[in-house]
Amino acid sequence: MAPDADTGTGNATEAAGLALYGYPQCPFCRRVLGAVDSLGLEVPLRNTMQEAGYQREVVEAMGRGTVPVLRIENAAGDVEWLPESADIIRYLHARFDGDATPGEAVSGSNEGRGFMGWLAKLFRPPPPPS
Ligand SMILES: N[C@@H](CCC(=O)N[C@@H](CS)C(=O)NCC(=O)O)C(=O)O
Repeated sequence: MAPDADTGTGNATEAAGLALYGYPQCPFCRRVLGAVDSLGLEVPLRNTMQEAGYQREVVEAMGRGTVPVLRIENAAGDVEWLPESADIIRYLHARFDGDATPGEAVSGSNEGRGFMGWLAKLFRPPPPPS
């Protein structure tokens, strides 16, 4: 995605189809921006404080103006809106955090990576008592 005319958040992986609605002074938005940063993603920030049109889009989509909200557009042009900072962060990790931890990484396969790897890490049972 070409960076919007608003504040881009950064550097590496272009997260096509994503846009974050919110503003940097909002602590919940900052939490999401931190995750975007730590995952090395490029997600445009559509500043709802500066642009009344962006705030309007949020209200139209969600029925209220609470931010952050992540706008997710897929390749077919379908749009979903994801509210709640914790859910947005979970979504970003599920989609972009391909880190495999030792023991999960299987050379030559995708096992332990991506969404399934993230789920496996999330639900990994505690180690047996010694
Ligand atoms: N539980 C929400 C809280 C978000 C929130 O409270 N956002 C504030 C800004 S920091 C907001 O948009 N307040 C105005 C409103 O709700 O209309 C989250 O974690 O994303």
